[in-house]
This record gives sequence, structure tokens and C-alpha cells, in this order.
Amino acid sequence: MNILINQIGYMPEARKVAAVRGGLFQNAEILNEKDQAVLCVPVSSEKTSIWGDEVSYADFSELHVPGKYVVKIGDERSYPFEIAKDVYGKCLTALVDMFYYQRCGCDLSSDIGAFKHSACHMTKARVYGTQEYREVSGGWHDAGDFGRYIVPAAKAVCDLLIAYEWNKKAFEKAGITEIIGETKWELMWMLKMQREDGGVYHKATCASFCDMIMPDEEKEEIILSPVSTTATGDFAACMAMAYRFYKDADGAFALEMKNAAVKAWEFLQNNGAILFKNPAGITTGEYGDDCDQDERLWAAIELFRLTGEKKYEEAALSMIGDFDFTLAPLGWADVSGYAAIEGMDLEGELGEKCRQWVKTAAESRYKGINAYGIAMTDSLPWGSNMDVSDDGMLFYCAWKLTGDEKYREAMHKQLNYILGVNPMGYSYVSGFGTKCMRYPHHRPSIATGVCQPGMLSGGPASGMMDPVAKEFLQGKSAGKSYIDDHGSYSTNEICVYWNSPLVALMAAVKAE
Ligand code: G3I
Ligand code: 9MR
Ligand code: ZN
Repeated sequence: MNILINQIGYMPEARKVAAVRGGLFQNAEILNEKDQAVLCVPVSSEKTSIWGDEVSYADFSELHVPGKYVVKIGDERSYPFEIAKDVYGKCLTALVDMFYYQRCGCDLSSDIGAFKHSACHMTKARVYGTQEYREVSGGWHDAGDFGRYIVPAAKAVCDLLIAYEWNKKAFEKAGITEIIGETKWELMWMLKMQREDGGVYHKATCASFCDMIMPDEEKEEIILSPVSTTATGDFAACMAMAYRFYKDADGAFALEMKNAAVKAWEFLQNNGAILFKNPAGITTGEYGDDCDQDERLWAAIELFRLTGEKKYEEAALSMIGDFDFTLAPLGWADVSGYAAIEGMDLEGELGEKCRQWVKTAAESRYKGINAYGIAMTDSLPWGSNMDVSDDGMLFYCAWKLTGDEKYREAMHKQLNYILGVNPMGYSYVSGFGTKCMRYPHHRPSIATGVCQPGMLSGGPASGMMDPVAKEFLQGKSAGKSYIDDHGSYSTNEICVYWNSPLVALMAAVKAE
């Protein structure tokens, strides 16, 4: 396929640009469902080289009329797409429903189709290196595996809450899972992961990854890996942030989270960096990190927002100067971007610094945007579609802050890339788009042979970090280092914290 479009489609007023590769073309026609040409636009004559492609563009933004279309250039036709006001409604619902399907310790037998299973991982977990047991059922399975990890959980919860806060109206349609209810499921589990002294266990997993079985078939002992200050900092930030979403309707729960956040902060004050490494015998996801300053800063800013207490403001101000403002990552490892975007509305010096940070970082990402619309070219990390979606969130913040339309357009480009304007010609979301991801590294998908809609693939990763990637992706450019194969966990796994920024990005576009 050489005519690359967003395979779901576009909102009527959105910018609509097909990326075109291959020969030299004069014109592109847009055909309606009856195969009638409704518009003819030029294909740009200059081409940009990227990832082995020569890319030009056909801009058909002037087409606003709702309907189903294809782009035709020479003898080739694009995949079909739609123009409609609520073009993303179904996909957004599916992206949110994914969290429900990822639930652990919940009987999903009646209402969810192929991924049904009885309540899983219900046995008490043993604290690593002891004979002490704790009840830590609940939460979401992280990804294609069934581990439950605090660090990525905090990112996923915050993205969903932010998505909801930024654009409530994107979620108004009946049928959309109630975000606040779903995040509560995860938050309740996170609360169980806090130790009496405020420290938070890094993860609850078996010792190693299981076979490609359903969650209720994994019966190995569950082990609580040691407390880390990255998990504790993320926990403090996430709980402090979540407070404001529950305080009116669910006051007791909100208060419990506030107290837990303060306790986690105290633990951070009493302890230097405790950085996590998988202890002997544990081989599940590590979520290791070589720095906990970003987690501490994020926690300080959230606790200041929540309590207004000077000590948190002072702590944040004493740390913020050490950060590089050209970067505001919303990742699981570096969470400093959450400090920046959550501090944006504060008054005084701290708020001013955070606004400066968001602007500087967004501008530096913006400058890196390539011919396919994303801000990474030379190499793509494991889970690159998360970085693309995270950039979409950052551009949204910069647009809201500055009013500069270029950031809004950049935000749209991130979504269009995920849904088809990429060198693979894939929609990376299962069930949406003609050529969409179908074979994720996801145990329930593999065990049942069914790929439910609404899961975002990690996407191209240039490091060839699994056996399938090593076998099939040698010599590919970064943007093409992707294979839709059950075995390629470094390019085609699915994850709660990859879906979550896409929820925020799609909701932001949908609410326009
Ligand atoms: O820390 C280095 C950094 O210094 C260097 O500049 C960079 C260059 O590539 O690499 C950095 O390390 C990477 C690390 O992520 C942090 O970004 C590793 O190469 C990379 O392999 C690692 O990938 C992580 C992967 O687990 C393996 O640990 C992914 O981000 C992470 O999303 C993924 O998470 C897994 C869980 O472990 C288990 N559950 C599924 C989940 C998704 O695949
Ligand atoms: O299935 C595991 C996946 O969820 C992880 O992201 C990935 C990297 O940590 O590891 C996968 O498990 C593989 C393991 O690392 C090596 N043996 C084969 C496992 C399944 O493919
Ligand atoms: Zn489970």
C-alpha cells in the first residue's frame, strides 16, 4: 500500500493529508462510496526520504462532507476511511474497555466475549525473602503477561484520569466504560501494595512469565518484589492526583488515597534512592530505573496541588532546577513530564517553571517531527507507539497553553500515524482499520485465538529484542522494524500504559 491514510478516518474539520510513496504522481482523486470522484487535489512534487521511503503528500482537507471514501492515485486506491463527527467514538470505547478485559482478580465470565475467565491470582502473595503473606488481589494485568507492576500502573491511571479531566465530553456517549470506576479498580489494588511504613512494593508477579495460557490458569506462587523509591514516588503522585477525581462522590476512598500519598512521601523523605533490580529468582518485567528524582518531583507537585502545603512546594522548587526542560517524558521510567503538565496550572514560580518546561519540551519535540509526522527517526524504542501517543498528549498541553495551532496539528499527526499514516501501512489498534494489528503478544489472545478490538500494539522497535524480530527484521529501517506476530514481544505486545496515552490523545481529538 502506497497511499497511507488514517484508516478509521477524520473529523469533518480536521486536516486530512495522505502520505504517498512510490512513483511521481500529479493528482489524487477522492472517491465516494459510489466510486464517484468528489475532489481532485495535487500530489506534492517534492519528496522526502525517510526509512527507505520517498514520501510526498496529497492534502484533501477541503473535503468536509461526512461519508465513506478512498483516495485514488493512478491505479492504486487507499484503504477506505470515513469522515464523520463521531468517527472515533467506537474506537475510544474499545480502547477504554480494554482495561476491563485486563482486570485481575475479577470474574469476567459473562460479559466480555473471548477473554472471559474466572477470578485469577487470588492467592495471597509472599513478600520476597520472607514467609509473610499479603492479600493483594485486583488491579489490571500489565500487558501480554499477567504481572501487576506499580510503576506502569501509575502512568496508566494518570493518563486515564487526565484524559477524562481534559475532555469529559469525549466520554459522554452511553456505552463508554466509566473511566472513574475503572481506574478505581486499579487504585484499590495499588493501595494494597503499600507497606505499613509507607514504602510500596515494586510488583506482584510470579517468579517468571508463564506459558501462553489464560490468567486463571496461572497458579504459581505470587511474589511481592521489594519496595523501591520509584514505585513509592509514582504511587504518592498517583494517589495525590486521584484524590481530586473522587473527593465529591467517593469521599472516604479519596481520603484513604490522600493519607496513603502522604505516607508514601514520608517514606521518600526517610529514605535515599532505592532503585529496583530484579532480585535473584525473579525474571518478570523489571521496570528498572537509574534515577528516582523525577518520581520525587512529580510526587511533590501533586502533593502541593492537593494540600497547598509549603513543604511540598519547597521540595519541588529545590529539585526542578536539575531537570532538562527540553524533555518532558510521560513514560514509565522518566515521569518528569507529569510533573510539568500537572504543575502547569499552579500559581507563582513553580507554575511559571512548569509552563516554561511544557513549552520548551513541546517545541523541541515539534522540531523533531519527520515526514511521517512523529518525533523519532533514527531509532525507535520498545513500545514506540507509547512515545508517539505521549507526544500527542504533550502537544495537546502546548496547544492549550500557547494557543498555537501548529501544536494542535502535531497532535493530530500522532493519531494519524498510529492509525495508518506510517511506513508499515498498519493501524496499530486491533479491530480498527482494514489492515490492523491482529496477532498481539498477549496471552489471552494467543490462548483463545481471538484478538479483541481496542488494543494498541507497542509498534516498531529498532533493537530486535525478541527471537521473532531477530529472525525477520534484520536490516529493516527503524519505522519498519515491526512484525504483527504473536511471538514478537518487543514489537507487538499490548500494554495498559500504551492504551492509556492513546485514550488521552484520541479523546482530545474527538472533543474538538
Ligand atoms: O535505559 C536505557 C537507556 O539508557 C538507553 O538510552 C535506551 C536506548 O534504547 O535504552 C534504555 O533501556 C530500555 C528500557 O526499556 C528503558 O526505556 C531498554 O533498552 C528496553 O529494552 C526497555 O524496554 C522495556 C521492556 O519491558 C524490557 O524491559 C519497555 O520499555 C517496557 O515497556 C517493557 O515492559 C514489559 C514488561 O517488562 C513486562 N510486561 C510487558 C511489558 C511490555 O512489553
Ligand atoms: O511474555 C513476556 C512479555 O510479556 C515480556 O514483555 C517479555 C519481555 O520481558 O518477555 C516475554 O516472555 C518471554 C521471555 O522473556 C523469554 N522466554 C519467552 C517468553 C514468552 O515469549
Ligand atoms: Zn490475574
